[in-house]
Amino acid sequence: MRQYVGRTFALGVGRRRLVPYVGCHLKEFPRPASLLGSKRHGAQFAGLRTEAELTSDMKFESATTTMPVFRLLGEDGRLVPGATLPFEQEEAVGMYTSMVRVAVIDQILNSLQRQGRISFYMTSTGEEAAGVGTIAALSPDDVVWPQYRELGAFIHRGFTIEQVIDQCLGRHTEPGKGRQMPVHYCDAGKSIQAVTSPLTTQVPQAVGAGYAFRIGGERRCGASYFGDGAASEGDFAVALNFAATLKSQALFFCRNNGWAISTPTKDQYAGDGIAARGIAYGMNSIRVDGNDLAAVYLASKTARDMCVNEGIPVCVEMMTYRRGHHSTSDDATRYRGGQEPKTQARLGLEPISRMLLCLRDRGWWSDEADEALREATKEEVMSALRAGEAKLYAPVSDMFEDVWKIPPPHLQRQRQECFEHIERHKPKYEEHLAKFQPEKH
Ligand SMILES: Cc1ncc(C[n+]2csc(CCOP(=O)(O)OP(=O)(O)O)c2C)c(N)n1
Repeated sequence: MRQYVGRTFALGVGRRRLVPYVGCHLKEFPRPASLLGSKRHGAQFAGLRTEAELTSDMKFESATTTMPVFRLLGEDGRLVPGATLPFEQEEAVGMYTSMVRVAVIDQILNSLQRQGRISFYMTSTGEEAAGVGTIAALSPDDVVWPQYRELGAFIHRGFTIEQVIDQCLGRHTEPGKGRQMPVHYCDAGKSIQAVTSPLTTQVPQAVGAGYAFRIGGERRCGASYFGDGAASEGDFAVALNFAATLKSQALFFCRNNGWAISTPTKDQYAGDGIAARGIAYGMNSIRVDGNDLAAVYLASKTARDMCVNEGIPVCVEMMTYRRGHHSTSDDATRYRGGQEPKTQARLGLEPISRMLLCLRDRGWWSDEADEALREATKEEVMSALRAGEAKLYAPVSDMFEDVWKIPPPHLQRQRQECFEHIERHKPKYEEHLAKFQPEKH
């Protein structure tokens, strides 16, 4: 038992010392939380990971510093003093190509939604480097849990334009068989899990996989992507703590793009962004210029090495900007006007032009090559679109399958009612049903 005596705290481990302690009253101090310190200038508590300084200076701590932003390429596309480029020409051009392909796909699919040919779309405009630079730094068997703005990660891992189009058109050829909203891609064959709408569910799942990889002795990791808004979910706090305490081989890739639909980050959090939270939970964390492909790539590669070599989680926060609307269901001009996105589109600030300046400066890329890449991608999208629109939808009955091995009674009832309804109004459905694959039975 220890005692607080008036304003003085008596510490009696080994030699006697008196430490003045403001505001203490005479009371018992429970043993498990008692001071165990034996060193002269510090104390160890059961709840402390390292020895802490004892102080009589009562001070409430708050963050006074802002974590720095790691950057390699300046807005002129040149390396900042002391930096070296972390990749060679071939890799640089490969990543740049993926970013441009994403931009072209985004532009066409966004307008397709406006024409009513797809029901919904979300662009990655402004965040292309975050998706491409991270995935390029991973090994192909690292498993990825995306949010929904990671087309760059899918494309750079080899997801084809045909797969993009078929998913957005909801045709039978895509793994979700048209039952998900557009942009909810999935490619288990390339170790990318399905995009899911409920925010942040993907983050604890990646942590679980990363934990399994570590205890199974596998040199790979579980990487999750999420936005600054998703980081406000309880699942995020749970995931960070599990990852840090259990030592999961998990990578946390945060795209901090300033907005969660209409909520700006100033209303999202009062602390120093997301990377600081990684530190608070006890993991290595870095904040990166998310518009700088080279910085994103190098930070992600280093984080990945740490993760699999040391068996620990790492948090990477990429500071970027969502230049488009949240989705085709949103009108961002209503809450942030039109000037802010224009400013953020500045040459050399946004990621594609910054990388183009870098490539041009080194003589690794030309305007002609750029034009040809954009044209070829456009043609590929249009031809996949023509082919995709000619494909059938999955059979109607598929809507009731693949979740339950034995469908529960309410689902069986709904299935029966659906087919009875179709049968009753057959003439009205005939034309429409011709676009669906026939029923299997
Ligand atoms: C659990 C949950 N809550 C709310 C939503 C609605 N919602 C969809 S996207 C979104 C904003 C997410 O913002 P952020 O994570 O920053 O990603 P960004 O869209 O900026 O890429 C919200 C609130 C949801 N899908 N799931």
